[in-house]
Amino acid sequence: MIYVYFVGTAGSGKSTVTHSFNEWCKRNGYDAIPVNLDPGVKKIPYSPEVDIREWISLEEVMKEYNLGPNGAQVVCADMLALNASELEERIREYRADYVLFDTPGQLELFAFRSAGKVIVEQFGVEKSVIAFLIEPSLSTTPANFVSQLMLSAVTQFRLGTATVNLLTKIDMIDEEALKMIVEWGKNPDSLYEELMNKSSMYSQLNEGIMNVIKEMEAQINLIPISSITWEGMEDLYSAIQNIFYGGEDLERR
Ligand SMILES: Nc1nc2c(ncn2[C@@H]2O[C@H](COP(=O)(O)OP(=O)(O)O)[C@@H](O)[C@H]2O)c(=O)[nH]1
Ligand SMILES: [Mg+2]
Repeated sequence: MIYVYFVGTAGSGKSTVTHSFNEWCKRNGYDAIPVNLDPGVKKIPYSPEVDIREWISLEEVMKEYNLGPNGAQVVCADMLALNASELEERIREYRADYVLFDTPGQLELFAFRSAGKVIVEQFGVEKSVIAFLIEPSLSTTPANFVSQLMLSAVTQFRLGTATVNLLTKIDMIDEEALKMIVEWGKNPDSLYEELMNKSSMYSQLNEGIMNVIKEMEAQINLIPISSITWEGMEDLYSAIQNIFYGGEDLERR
């Protein structure tokens, strides 16, 4: 079993890509199951095989602890860890080749609190890959794009897993903008130059940050995708194959 965690800032498209990649896998004869790890979500575009809301209810936590939705989200995220082994038991029963995890709405709940790490470790770091979602609307300038890459790097640093970066919602941006962001992803030197041109004040900090990004160059691995047109779904699949099997395909069922 391979575990794919869709992680990213709120609204970056995690739930939607869980749905579309799951459908793409089905269409292509691959054995995947979608799992919802977001206790606070009201509506999701897919039918999860396993759903954390069976164990944790945002509404009950709000009532029980007398919290508003934001505070309750934090408590719910922490409760994820308590259910890790039960969750694993249930998921293992499916014997699926790919488990697609839709993670909680807010990035920090999964990436920076302990529950994310507990879950990833429960299923096995070496069998896990983070698919980090980057929104084009948050990547319109070099500084914005670099900030997104830093979030991805920090997430990878925290969770210790292989990572691929997905540039999402490419059906919503024009070709020029897409080209520019893809070029930044491929060529950190051009990104660095533009960054230095645009700001002079914190050049030392810029340099340090760019060094981190260059270090993760192999991991930048930016895959443009759209959950509407399904562009890039095959590239995502290949990237996962590459990480775990060096490009060798799993047998189709
Ligand atoms: N046009 C377009 N919209 C998308 C795409 N992926 C997600 N969205 C929209 O972006 C919004 C947030 O998506 P959602 O999956 O709920 O984000 P999450 O908070 O990361 O789970 C929704 O309105 C989606 O319909 C995409 O590939 N193309
Ligand atoms: Mg979601």
